[in-house]
Amino acid sequence: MKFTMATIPPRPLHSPPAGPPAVDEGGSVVAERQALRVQPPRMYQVVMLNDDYTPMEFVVGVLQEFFGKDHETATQIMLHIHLDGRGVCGVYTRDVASTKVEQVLAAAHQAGHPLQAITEPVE
Ligand code: TYC
Repeated sequence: MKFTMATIPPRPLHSPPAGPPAVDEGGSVVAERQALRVQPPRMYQVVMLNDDYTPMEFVVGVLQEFFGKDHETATQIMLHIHLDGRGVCGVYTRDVASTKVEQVLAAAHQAGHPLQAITEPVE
């Protein structure tokens, strides 16, 4: 039988290889293998906090400008934060989430509003 790549089913990226330890060309046995393959990056949510002073339309504008929400979605998220005390604006890799928080805080500070946002790891 011709042995081509097509005959070898791919194994899942995130599980260790099956079967006995490999024997290298010099005949020695590899006793240990790295158990885990590369993991997807940990994700971080940007959470915006309610306060009594920041105008609702400012929050809606921030959600549109920095989180890519349309006006209706932004309004829903803003009202959720207003009623619940906090709300998730988006989920990103760590550096992107940090940058979003910096942008929100800078815009709020510049406008003289006390709006706060934080990042937290998902899970
Ligand atoms: N509570 C604010 C008000 O009544 C509105 C607001 C919503 C402020 C969401 C912050 O993250 C926030 N003007």
